Parts: sequence; C-alpha cells; structure tokens
Amino acid sequence: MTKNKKLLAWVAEVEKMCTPDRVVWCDGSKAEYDRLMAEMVASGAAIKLNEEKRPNSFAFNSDPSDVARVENRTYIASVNKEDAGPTNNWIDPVELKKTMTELYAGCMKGRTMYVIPFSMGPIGSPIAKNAIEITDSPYVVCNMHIMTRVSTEVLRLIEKTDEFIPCLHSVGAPLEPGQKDVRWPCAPLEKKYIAHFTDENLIWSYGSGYGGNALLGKKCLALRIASNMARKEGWMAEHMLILRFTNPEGKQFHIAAAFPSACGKTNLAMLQSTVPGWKVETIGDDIAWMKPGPDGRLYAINPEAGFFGVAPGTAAYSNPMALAACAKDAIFTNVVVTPDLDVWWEDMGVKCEGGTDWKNNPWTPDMKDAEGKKIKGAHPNSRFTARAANCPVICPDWEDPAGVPIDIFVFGGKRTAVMPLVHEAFNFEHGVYMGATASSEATAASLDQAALRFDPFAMTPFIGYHAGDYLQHWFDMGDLLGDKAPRCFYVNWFRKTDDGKWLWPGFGENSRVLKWMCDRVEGKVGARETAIGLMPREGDLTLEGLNIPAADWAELMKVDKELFKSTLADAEKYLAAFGDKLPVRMKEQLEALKKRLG
Ligand code: GTP
Ligand code: SPV
Ligand code: MN
Repeated sequence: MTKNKKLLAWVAEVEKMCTPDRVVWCDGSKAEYDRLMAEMVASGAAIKLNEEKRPNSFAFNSDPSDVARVENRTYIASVNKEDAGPTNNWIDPVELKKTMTELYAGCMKGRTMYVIPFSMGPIGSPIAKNAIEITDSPYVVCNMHIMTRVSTEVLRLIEKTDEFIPCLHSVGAPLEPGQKDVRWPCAPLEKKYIAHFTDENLIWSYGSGYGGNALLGKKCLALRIASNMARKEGWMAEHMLILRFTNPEGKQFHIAAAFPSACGKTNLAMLQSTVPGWKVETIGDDIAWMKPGPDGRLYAINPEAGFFGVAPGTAAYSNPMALAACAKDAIFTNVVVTPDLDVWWEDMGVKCEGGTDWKNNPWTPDMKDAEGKKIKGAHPNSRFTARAANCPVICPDWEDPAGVPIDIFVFGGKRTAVMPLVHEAFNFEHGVYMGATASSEATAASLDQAALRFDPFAMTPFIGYHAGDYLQHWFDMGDLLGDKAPRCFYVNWFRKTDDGKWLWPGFGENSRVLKWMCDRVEGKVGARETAIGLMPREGDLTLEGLNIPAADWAELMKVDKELFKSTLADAEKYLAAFGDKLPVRMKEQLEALKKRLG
C-alpha cells in the first residue's frame, strides 16, 4: 500500500467504477509470482511445464480472437484531432472516456483487481518512469514481473515525487456469481479499445489480454506516451534494439536499430558474430529511450527488463541466445505443448511428433486443413516472455542508468526486392529521410503481390502524435547532436531470388555488415557513392567463407534506378498525407534523391 493521496484516490476511483471482488497491491516478489501461477495452473488457465526440461516455466493459450496488437482498435485521444495526425485513429477524449467508462462499469465483477507498481528503466534512474498498472488479469501481472521492474520501491518513489503514469487495463469479461471463468477471458473485437489520453499521460485499455494491448508498460507507455514526452523534453523513444559490438582490440560500438515488428530486432540484438574476434552483447531487443548526455552524444537505455519475443523461427541456428534466455523462468503464449510438457513451434529446428496446439486441440505436424494447407501448431505471433538477465549475452552494462553512447543507427524492413543489403546515408539529414521512408512487406508469402507498407522508423503503430511532427523531431535531434549524431545506415536482410530463395544468409552473418559500418565510423574503409547513398566497395565487406555466387552478390548490391524511381513516387504519395506538417527538409531530401536518380 501507499500513503500517496493521488494514487490512493485513483485506485479508489477505479475500484468504484470496475467493482472487483477484491483489490490486491502487488510487490513484485517471487512469492507473489509463484502464488498467481499456482492459482492459474489450478484454474486451468496455465500449464506448468516439465520442471527438468523447462524449470519454472508456464504455457498459456489465448482466445483465438486475441492473438496480437489490434491497431485498428488503438486510439490517440488527444484534445486536438490535429495532434493525432494521419497515422493514428482518433476519438475525442471526452467521447472516448464516456464510451469506455460504460464498458468499465462493473467490468471486474467476480475478479481480483491487481495494482502493479512498476518502473520503466532501472528503478530511481533519472531517465526511468514510475507507473502503476491496474489490471484484472493475473497473466498480465506475471508478464509484467518479467517485462518491467515491479517493486514496492516504486511506491516509495511515487510518495516522494507525487508523480506516476496511470495505466488501466481490464480483459473486459465480468463474471456473474457462480459463472465459471474461461481459460483466456477477453471481449470481442468491437469492444476492444487501447486508448491513450496523450494530453494527460493516461492509458486506458479494455478487452484484450495479449501483448502490447495489455502489458501497458511496453508499447502504450514506453512508445506512445513516451514519444510525446520525448518530443516535448528533447529526447527520443524509439522502436529499436540496442547492442554493443566489440572489436578484437576491445573497442566498443553501440548500435540502435529500428525494424518493424517481426523483422529481426530480437535476432540482431543477440547475434552470434561470425567475424573472428568481434562479439555482440545485448542491451535491449525492442525499445530504446535516448537522451543527449553531458558530452553531447546520444545515450540509450532499454526501459524493459525482459523480452517478449516472437517464438516461431527461434532456433539454434537462428537465435541460440534467445533459446537460452527462455530455457527457464519463462512464459510461453500460443505455442505447442508436447506430451512431455515442453514447448515447440514452427522452425524451432527440432523434430516434434505432436502435442496440443495453440488452440488447445490435439495436433500432429502432418495435419492439413480443408484446402490441404498444413495446420500450424503455434500461432505465427506466438511469443516467449523471458528475463533479460537470463540471456547469456546480456551486456554487463545493460542496467547502467547512464545508458550507452550510440554510434550507429540502423533502419530497415522486410523487402524481398529493390532494397540492397546495405547503404549508408550521406549525412544525418539524409539518414532521417531513409528512416522516414523505410518500408516493409506485410507478408513474404506471395512474392509479387506482397503489400508494401511505409513504416517510418518502424514506428507507424507507436508514434503517439502527428507523424509529421515526429519527423521534424528527428531533424531537431540531429541539429541538437550536430557532429556527434550517430551515423545512419539502411539494411535489408530479406532479398530473395526469383524462385524464392534468400540471397543473403542473414542471422549471424549479419555481423559482417555491422563490421563494415564500424569500419566506416572509424574511417578504416571508403565507400562508393550511388544515387541512394554510400555502399561498400569491392572487398571491404568480407565474404570470406561464405558461398555467395558473384551474380547473387551483384544483385544484393544493385541499385536499380528505375525501381527506385517508382518507390520514390510511392513515398511521395504516402508523405502527402502529412500535409503541411511534412518537414521542409523531407521535401528537400525527396527533390535531391529525384535529381540523383536522374
Ligand atoms: P517485435 O518483437 O514484433 O517487435 O519483432 P522483432 O523485430 O524483435 O522480430 P524478430 O527478431 O523476432 O523477427 C523474427 C523474424 O525475422 C523471423 O521470421 C526470423 O526468421 C526473421 N529474421 C530475423 N533475422 C533474419 C535474417 O537475418 N535473415 C532472414 N532471412 N530472416 C531473419
Ligand atoms: C511488436 O508487435 O512490435 C511487439 C510485440 O514487440 S507487442 O508487445 O505485442 O507489441
Ligand atoms: Mn516490437
């Protein structure tokens, strides 16, 4: 409990509105975690995994309708519509509060209301934010234990500062007396709301129990609310991994990379370098908070304490360090549970005879649907929740409240065509253009028809204000940092041949590309100038030991001016929606690129 009047008043107000059966103040202790998990195992919501194979780990299956973030039910409810901009859904805050208050009325009936004090960032660090999530989901409480720092110390800090970010969450499924609960309570799509009242730093989430919809410290606080604060206060909240790359002489480079969801942040953050003597250590895999430090450089911290990582594709060959991170103390959501009570997912790199699939049905790998398509055992967005501290390559400085100085920004997305393996920006402003026009394919399943989505800085679903102002903020940060601004690069690991094979081996081999970037920063290698940016000269990016045919390498390094002209035209169309908020410098960059493309 707390003595803070503001917090007590808010909790009392929510209790009155949601009418839970009881209120529990969380302390973040192991005893609390164990107790909630034991209750969920007893109710059938959780499966305790094999203690020998997967110590202290649990599996959950969600409702089949509640499997990912719901962008079309996510709102930026700013007072002025203009402040939400073209990339966000907007509802007037007064109207949205009215709608949601009706939904919240009595919504926790039959349930326990948990009050979770948590910190994003190391507790007490000047860059950290204190917050409270109120939720009626014990699954959310346990995930928050791993993903954030839950502690009564946060209550003491709130008592001192009288400041916290209130985050209200309900699964939106009240229980009538005697009514038996389902395994994964949630509300139907049309009743789900993920709302951000950005003028008062308030988060209200209703109806979903999954991921970023429910773990409110993550996308809602650390990106949508924090991006607003960052803009006002002169810092940055970005959808970026943070890693340290150390060369054989011990020199450290810090890299922050923005790729859209499920485009390889977790993989790159934990990369096993194939360049002799160079090693990667992980600082964060999803979110970076960055502030200029006393020396004028940009310092980054990871506000999270765990990884909420995509399970499918996580294998010994692709990401052994992520596998190791979830070898114990982990929560798995929507994966296959095998008969010996371990977990499995597609492309895990191990054989599976079958088990119970994410929909709770008996499943074998040869099962097909009515159209003859293989039935997947794990949902494509199934996830593991793992403690960052359990990752064998976590950087010893990952919790340093001062952060790490960023040398390099990397932007990218999934593009099976057009975009080369790597190119460097001519300068920071050109880098902002690159990040602002980053694009990704919705799916790689259909090579020719894959829909392309522009995704500025991989932040489209997470910018908490007008996207035009957001781009301007990037330029402003560049002005502030001057010649100490990070160098900017654009990568694409996802080029394919016409018959659908990867052109680049990816994963650990991406270290070769990172090394080229570090060599550029150190001035050890030159570059060749192309219309779109600076690219590796023959031999500077070492391919030794890789079996890449010369024709494939040429394709990976090709700049097809005609294709780029058409991408540029699409970018112009996309950016037109930013209206008069499109920064002048973006227009200048567009014009300059047009000229270079001829
Ligand atoms: P969020 O947690 O959703 O923000 O995503 P993320 O960016 O952390 O995604 P993650 O690292 O889990 O991306 C997983 C997908 O990217 C899987 O399909 C991987 O197989 C694929 N992937 C990652 N790196 C590479 C690579 O170098 N080459 C290829 N071909 N695929 C890659
Ligand atoms: C993403 O979708 O970018 C994620 C997962 O990192 S979630 O936390 O659900 O947003
Ligand atoms: Mn993410």
